[in-house]
Amino acid sequence: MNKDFKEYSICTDAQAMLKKARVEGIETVWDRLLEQQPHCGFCELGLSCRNCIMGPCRIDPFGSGPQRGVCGADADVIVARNLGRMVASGAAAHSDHGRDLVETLHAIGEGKTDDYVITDPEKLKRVAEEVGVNIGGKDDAAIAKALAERFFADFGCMNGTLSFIDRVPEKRREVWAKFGITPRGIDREVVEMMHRTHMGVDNDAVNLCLHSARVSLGDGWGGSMIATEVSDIVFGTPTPRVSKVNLGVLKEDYVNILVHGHSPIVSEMVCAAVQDPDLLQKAKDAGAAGINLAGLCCTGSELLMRKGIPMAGNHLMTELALITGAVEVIIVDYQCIMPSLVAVAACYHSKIVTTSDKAKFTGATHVEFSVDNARAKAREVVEMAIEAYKNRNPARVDIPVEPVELMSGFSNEAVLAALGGTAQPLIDAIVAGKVRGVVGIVGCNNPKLKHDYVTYNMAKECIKRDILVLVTGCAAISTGKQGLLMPAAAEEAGSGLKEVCNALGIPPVLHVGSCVDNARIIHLCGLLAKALGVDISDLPVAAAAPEWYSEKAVSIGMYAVANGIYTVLGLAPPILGSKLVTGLALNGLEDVVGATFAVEADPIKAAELVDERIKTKRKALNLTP
Ligand code: BF8
Ligand code: SF4
Repeated sequence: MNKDFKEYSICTDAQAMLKKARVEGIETVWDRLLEQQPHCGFCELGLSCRNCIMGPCRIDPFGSGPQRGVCGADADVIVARNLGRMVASGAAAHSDHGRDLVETLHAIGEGKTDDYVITDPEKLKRVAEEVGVNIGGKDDAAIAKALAERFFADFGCMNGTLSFIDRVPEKRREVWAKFGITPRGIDREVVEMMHRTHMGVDNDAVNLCLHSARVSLGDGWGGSMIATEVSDIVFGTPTPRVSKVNLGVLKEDYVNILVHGHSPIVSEMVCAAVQDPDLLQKAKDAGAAGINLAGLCCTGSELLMRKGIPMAGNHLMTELALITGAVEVIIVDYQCIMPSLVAVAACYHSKIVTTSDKAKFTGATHVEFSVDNARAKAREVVEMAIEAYKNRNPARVDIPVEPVELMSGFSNEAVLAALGGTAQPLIDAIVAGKVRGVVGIVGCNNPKLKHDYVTYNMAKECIKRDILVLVTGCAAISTGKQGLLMPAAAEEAGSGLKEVCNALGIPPVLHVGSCVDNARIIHLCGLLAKALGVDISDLPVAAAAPEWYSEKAVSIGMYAVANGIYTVLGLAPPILGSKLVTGLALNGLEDVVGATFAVEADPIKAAELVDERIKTKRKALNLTP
């Protein structure tokens, strides 16, 4: 690793902790990336296959070596199969998270838990009515049970389609029907992808790509949307609130507990436990001033959006948070939790606590959470953190920065409320050209790109061009750390966007949630398209995942495009080994679903691509470009 830590991240907290890691001899994700160089070129192009034991096989991209695997599959089929499996894994992750929420809702409905309750009964009724659940004469518990059962049916194909299908504009549904990509059930599409990619099933690259689109739509309008809506019902629908972000949210004289992962089911209980007067007293008896809770990654965003709990950092900050030496416990659920956290924690007094039997980490402490013990288990983990605090070595503590303020909580309900109850003022601002368009900048960090650099600079460039930016996941944290999530950032926006933000008192970059909350963005696009009587692909909107790394991001990107939303990726997915699949992704899909992917790692050029798309769409709607 180079000594100039500014090459790795734009964040001063990251740079300081990378330096400390170097001094203390602790390995991080950047060191391991270097060790892995050069990456396998076949795998980077998507040209390797290990779907059966006649292989593994690889295709020579230069044409002089093998052009077919042992079974006869060519480059196009191998690339399309690999991409399909990435989408299936990403969709499965979001959707299995959604299922956990539905199980919690069902347990509430059946009276099997005292720990979880319905926090937003109005939304429970609204959503139940929307998806056709009869609520007449039923109490909240009965509605919760009926709604959960309705959603359970979405996972197989008991309903034949998704509960939220009516949120999709008619014209978009016609496109899906024409190409046979209407999702029939969430799990069904994932399972079918695993079937199709077995040796000797679907051997047509275009057909495989179309099914990838269908799998991803089952995620966006199914698993992710259910995760979002049920989280709101159980834990509350987010409203705008100010909090703080970066490693400066850790407090030197407090017991510091971090929650990391994705599902609010565990983190919400931890949030309740840290307020327990008994536990606070125990922390004080251990010599601490109190207990400090902060979040990492998406479960952090869930708590930030609903409770204003501060955010310690995004994906590439998770190891670095431990390197402050000030973290007693990281409680994790699942997804995006680097296995290396266990080794980094072992260099300090810190503990990693796993909570789900589907996500165990060798060397971590496992405390299984379930609907009937969650409150008690959360207390147990907080007590563990208090014990760990006694072993903290103050000489190794370094909290390198002061926290930055950020505003969060922009659910669609909150956005519409800020607009006076309907989307019309936003439509008027778009028509008038004050807000020229909207871009969702989402996704991860990836050590292959300078941490937060592409995401932050792209967002900054977009707001300058009067493009309203919606952020989720790790991208939200990237922009928050640089101050873009505060209303004052409107000063950096173009004059039109600045005027709208100042009138509404909102930032030019709106934090709409975690990665499953990308469902909020497509829902909003659906509402706008319906209000204008057009398809989503006609809207002056775009999406970007500048620093993506995960299979979940592939599913999100795929459903954005399948919804007709042009999507710019900072890194190419492993498809370049197939001219056919690459051509489809970059051009061909325009004729199918009305949108394509683009790949651009330069943040200004990426913003220009988004701007060009918005200009084209505005012209087609007879609006000034
Ligand atoms: O679901 S943005 S690194 S934490 S995958 Fe993961 Fe990517 Fe972060 Fe959340 Ni989303
Ligand atoms: Fe090789 Fe075909 Fe087996 Fe893949 S499925 S490993 S290409 S033989």
